[in-house]
Amino acid sequence: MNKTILITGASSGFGRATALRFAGEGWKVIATGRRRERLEQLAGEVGTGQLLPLVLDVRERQQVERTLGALPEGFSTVDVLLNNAGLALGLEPAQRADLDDWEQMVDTNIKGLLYCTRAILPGMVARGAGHVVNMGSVAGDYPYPGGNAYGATKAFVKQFSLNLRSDLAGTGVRVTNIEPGLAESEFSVVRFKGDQEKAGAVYQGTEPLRPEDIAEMVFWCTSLPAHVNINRLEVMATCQSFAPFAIHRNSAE
Ligand code: NDP
Ligand code: 8X3
Repeated sequence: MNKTILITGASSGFGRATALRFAGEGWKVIATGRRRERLEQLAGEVGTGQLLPLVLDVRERQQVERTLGALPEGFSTVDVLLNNAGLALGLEPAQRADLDDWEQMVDTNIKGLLYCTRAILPGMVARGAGHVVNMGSVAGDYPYPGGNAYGATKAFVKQFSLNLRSDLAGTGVRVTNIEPGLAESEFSVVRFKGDQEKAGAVYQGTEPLRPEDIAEMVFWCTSLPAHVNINRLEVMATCQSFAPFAIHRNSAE
């Protein structure tokens, strides 16, 4: 085994679990994120010969181009790109949402994903093999109150993934959009800006998806034979399902 996966957002949650899952299978891992110490800790766990920690803010276009365009020897052939870095900020209705939060979600979840994909894709196409796995969300499929811009960024990721499939027809490069629902990671702590109590309440009394569950799905999709492409994989915790459409009724009647 001498394959390499590049993971954005490997310092926590799904990305970290996926790094450990692939490393456990003997893959080389390029683990990126903003928090250097987290990445170095991960490298310590896996071994620096096998895991390359790279500090990278996906919002910085030039930094992405420079860093991913000059990957060191031994890590320069990326077989799988996991576009996982992302976040939700806030749960306010659109009329009260913070525009800076919306911008950060667009810059990270959409533009960051575009920068990384564009940097890695030409090499995959030239080699006639590779797999881009994007981390979407059920929030890109179904609306919920306060999901406004976050859900819209994930709807972008879904459609971009499908459009990539069209562009990449005949190249041998695969594309998958994984769309998880309720999953416990640092996601809610970030969404509620460090409010642990609010974040904990999201998972209270539930058995959410775990980062390891998502890592398993990434591994499964990318381990299937080269002629098999999972387009979209929507997955929820068993405890999560659907509510009826909301109907607002005038209280006076
Ligand atoms: P975490 O908060 O645990 O992990 C998010 C990761 O993204 C971190 O490693 C963080 O690293 C990285 N990240 C955030 N912003 C940037 C940036 N500008 N540049 C580089 N890296 C960045 O959450 P999850 O593991 O749950 O989330 C991973 C992905 O899964 C996200 O795209 C999220 O939207 C999606 N998702 C999550 C669900 C959930 O319920 N948990 C469900 C569906 C989808 P650092 O801070 O070090 O930069
Ligand atoms: C994360 C899942 O439902 O909190 O994408 O938006 S949800």
